[in-house]
Amino acid sequence: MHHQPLAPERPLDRDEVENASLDALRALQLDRLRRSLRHAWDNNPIQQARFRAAGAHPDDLKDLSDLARFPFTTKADLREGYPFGLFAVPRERILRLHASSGTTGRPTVVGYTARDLEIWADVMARSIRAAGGRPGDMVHNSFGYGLFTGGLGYHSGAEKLGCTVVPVSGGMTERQVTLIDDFRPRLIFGTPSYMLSVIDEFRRRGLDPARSSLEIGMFGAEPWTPSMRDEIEGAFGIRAYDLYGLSEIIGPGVSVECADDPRDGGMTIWEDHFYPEIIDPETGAVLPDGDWGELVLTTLTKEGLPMVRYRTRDLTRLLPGDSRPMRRMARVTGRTDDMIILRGVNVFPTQIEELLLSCPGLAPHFRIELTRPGRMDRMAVLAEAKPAFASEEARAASARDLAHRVKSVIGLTAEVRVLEPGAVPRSEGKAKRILDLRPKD
Ligand code: DLL
Repeated sequence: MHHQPLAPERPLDRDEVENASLDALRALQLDRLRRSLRHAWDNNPIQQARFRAAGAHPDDLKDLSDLARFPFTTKADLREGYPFGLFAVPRERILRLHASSGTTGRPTVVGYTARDLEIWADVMARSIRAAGGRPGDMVHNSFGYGLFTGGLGYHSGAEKLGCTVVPVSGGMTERQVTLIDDFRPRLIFGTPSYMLSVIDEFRRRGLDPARSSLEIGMFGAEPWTPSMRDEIEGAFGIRAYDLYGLSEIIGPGVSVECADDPRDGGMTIWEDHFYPEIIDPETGAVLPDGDWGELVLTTLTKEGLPMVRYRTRDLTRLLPGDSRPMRRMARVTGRTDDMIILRGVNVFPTQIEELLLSCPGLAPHFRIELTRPGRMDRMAVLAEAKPAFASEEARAASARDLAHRVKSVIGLTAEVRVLEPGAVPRSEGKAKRILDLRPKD
């Protein structure tokens, strides 16, 4: 079969669209967006009713910016339609379900047709290759397998690329270390917070993680900072890449840091499948590229669960493409629902993480506890001493150090408690950073 290439030249380690011109990409997006909106309208009565209520019709879409006429979709819409209300194909055509538990109430259920699974594996294969993975590489996959999209999402992509996949899933950290030592993988996948547990376990056994076979790590599923990346890269002697995604859109594989882009330049969004907008989270107004706000995503090719303007609640901004035509998104600083507001000051756990990692006596594990002893909210940071700084005096000094940094950088008074090495609960998947003990009002 012969088809027209989007661009004449194509290095072997890229998909055609990664070398397309910006014009070709925009034309492809417009065409796909029209079809996708039409698909939702034709095949899902709830979607059609919502479009009608907003006075929007798929035929109105003349330009990509016309997408702004369509209504947002929120997690509440998915919950209302629980479990399959927003699906746009007969249930029999769905080959796989995943679900994200969320913190409260019903889980969000997502479904994939055969073609959706194919596209998911394609964008994940592309992501792994963009971070430097190659066919024949051995990969150690510590993301949880099951209803969570992390494990199977990475798994399918790595297989599609032609890697040898070790499907370890999360937990049983001792065995993870044994397998890394015995099988000698080149790549590792997992949450950044779980990588810290794996690193600790290496050291507990007297092994130097930096001498492992690992060269590349691809991490995500939770916010993490450049300092955390430096910490993990330093310990493992690897290059660590940030990868973003969410169940409602596809799972992991929406965007990824590419090895041939400048460091800290953000994650390339696979815009041939996912169309990004940034909005003001308060007003819903679309903001220009470069402004910080809430990421909104529209799927361009999904059949089972086409998503129109899904509000991710993730805060980021859009940056121009670099080595590829697709735009990039900045590292996610946090979720709108993880923002702590204390005495009028907004704080994200990532800000605490950044400051904590700059304290020489502190290990990279932490938790934030919110209480309301009287009428005012209080924030306590539970940190953990590095083994060499575990004496009572050293811990008190580290506590003062962090409290001082939080005060001078964020402007907040926080109680800091520095616990003994190993005392902060470890995560096997997404870290739970905030423990909210305030009375529910
Ligand atoms: O966490 C998908 C995923 C798995 C992404 C593995 C990357 C790696 P959900 O469980 O639906 O899906 O959670 C999605 O996690 O809205 C963000 O708030 C957060 N998140 C995911 N990746 C990142 C990242 C998966 N790289 C939610 N940086 C999203 C910051 C992230 N936050």
